[in-house]
Amino acid sequence: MISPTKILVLLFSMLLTISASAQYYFLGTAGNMANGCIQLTPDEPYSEGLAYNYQKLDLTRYFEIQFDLYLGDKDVGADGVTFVVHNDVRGYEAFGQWGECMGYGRFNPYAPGNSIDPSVAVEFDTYPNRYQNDPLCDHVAYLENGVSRHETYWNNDNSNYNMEDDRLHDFRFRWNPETKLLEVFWDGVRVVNLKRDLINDIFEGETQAIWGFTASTGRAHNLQYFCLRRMVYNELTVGSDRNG
Ligand SMILES: [Ca+2]
Ligand SMILES: [Ca+2]
Ligand SMILES: [Ca+2]
Repeated sequence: MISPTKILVLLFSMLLTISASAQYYFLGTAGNMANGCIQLTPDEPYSEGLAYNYQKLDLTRYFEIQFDLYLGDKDVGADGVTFVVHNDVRGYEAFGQWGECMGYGRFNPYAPGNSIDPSVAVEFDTYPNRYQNDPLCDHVAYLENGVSRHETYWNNDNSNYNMEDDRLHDFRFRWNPETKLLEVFWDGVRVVNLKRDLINDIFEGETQAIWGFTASTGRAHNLQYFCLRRMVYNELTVGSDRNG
């Protein structure tokens, strides 16, 4: 007979296995850190780093991904991190521009250029850039198809909001294919809450997508990294009415 303690230990080791087996494809300055986390950029100017998980996301299933995110220790640093889900034809070699584009977007949002497309992304932006319509404070914003410019953002209603506070922040990304609801939580607060048909409106019917993080620095800089905490898939109830 297996005791409850043994079951708990077994569950815990299964969760650990999921975390430990998460392998990433690195571009630029991204790489493994001694603390088990993944560095995106070092605290140096003009850096760009991307890390993609080898396991593609299955967008037909409900999932939640949870990370710790570190955005630096200098309020005047730059530039920030994006969490990206994409189907760019370059696959694991896809990247965007450096500096204000955070390795995701392109410098001119109105013209074609090197960016990750098609895609959805959430940026954690730590540097104000007028051309990308940034507020003067740090902020979170939802982005699509390699365009870093955004009309709306979340800053906790604080015009001095700062995310470069030398702390790990709790980030969760949740997708529900049944309700088409995409949700992002930052330190427990829901900062993105959006209905979007990712499979049909973004990925043209494709149900699998590459996911990972992008980041860059410019003249200003910060150490930026992430640590995977948890990834959970749940099967949705079979036979539910999609049109209901
Ligand atoms: Ca800041
Ligand atoms: Ca910015
Ligand atoms: Ca921004």
